[in-house]
Amino acid sequence: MRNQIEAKVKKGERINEKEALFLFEQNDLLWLGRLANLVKERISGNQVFFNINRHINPTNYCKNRCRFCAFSASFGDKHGYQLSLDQISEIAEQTGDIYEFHIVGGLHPQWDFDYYLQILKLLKRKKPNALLQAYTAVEIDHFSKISGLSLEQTIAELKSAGLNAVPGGGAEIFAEEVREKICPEKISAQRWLYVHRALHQAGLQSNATMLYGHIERYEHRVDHLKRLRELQDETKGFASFIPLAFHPKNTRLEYPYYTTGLDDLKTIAVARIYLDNFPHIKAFWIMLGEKLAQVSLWFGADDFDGTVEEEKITHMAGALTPSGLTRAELVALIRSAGREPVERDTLYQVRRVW
Ligand code: V47
Ligand code: SF4
Repeated sequence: MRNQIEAKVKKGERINEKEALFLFEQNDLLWLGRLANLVKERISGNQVFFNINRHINPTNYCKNRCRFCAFSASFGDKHGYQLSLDQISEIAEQTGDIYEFHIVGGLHPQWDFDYYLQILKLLKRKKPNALLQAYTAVEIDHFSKISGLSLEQTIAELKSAGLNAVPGGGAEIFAEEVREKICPEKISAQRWLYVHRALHQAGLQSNATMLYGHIERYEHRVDHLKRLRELQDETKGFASFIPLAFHPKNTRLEYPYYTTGLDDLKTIAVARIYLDNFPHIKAFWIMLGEKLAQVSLWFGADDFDGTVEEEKITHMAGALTPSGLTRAELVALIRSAGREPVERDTLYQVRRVW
């Protein structure tokens, strides 16, 4: 199997699910990394992309309360919060020149769709040059339900309020037997994929994630990647895949461990090899840590995400990384890992090659 996979990757041929499972079961990380790096360099050479962005999480009140999520809150919880439009306006005023606002939050039990639209319009008005990567498929499905609009109309409203692209959150693990244990209230895998298909058909680019390192097995990861590769074959609308390492602190999942460095690198490498139709694999340094994220640039990753500025979702679940990094720090991290840093915006338009 090993020789067969190696031959396929070298010839640029697609590997199948059995072979992907075999890769996950391998502990010969250097072999795996070499193969993934071959694919990475075929696509992006020595370049590694990063964004100048700022995360905004407008509220953590959420009616879903997924078991792995330490960020969300119910009314009455001490850590619950909701930002007013004035507070969001203040954040925009305090933000320098950036290429992107990344906006994700909870499904607030009382906010209406118009409030979420106001947030986009406000940020567009305050920072016309920043692209808006906002609202996961889970939130967009929620907007459609609370507004009574069809999914297509909901997406059209978001677009006319300034939405430029959609982040990859909410995918978690698609397999029903895992999903019903870790996020029973969340939309199904089919619905998540349906929303992304609709976004792509509406001309919007999106990302895809996979939350790994909890109760799922390798088979579930392969199934997850398979469903993403199939949709991407159909639409070509995904820009990047981001494996999200589960952080256990303050969550209600009984699995109490952080992921291992071995598993983090393996997951990035298998994703790079299997998802041959995804342009980018992102090393989200917030979750991986800066040092492992650097190493991952030789194991298939070609994107470092961005400056972020203020990260809440992972930090409330025990992340040990800083909450943000400066442009200079990102450039130094990428350069000292032996790669060429390339500043990009949300749509992967190159803004500066360092
Ligand atoms: O959907 C929640 C995950 C996601 C935990 O598209 C957790 O560019 C780990 O999707 N441990 C939101 N993960 C973040 C996200 C994202 C991040 C960076 C870039 C992009 C992009 C998207 O965070 C949620 C959920 O899957 N999450 N709790 C946790 N305890
Ligand atoms: Fe809500 Fe998202 Fe957290 Fe689930 S992961 S509880 S949908 S904020």
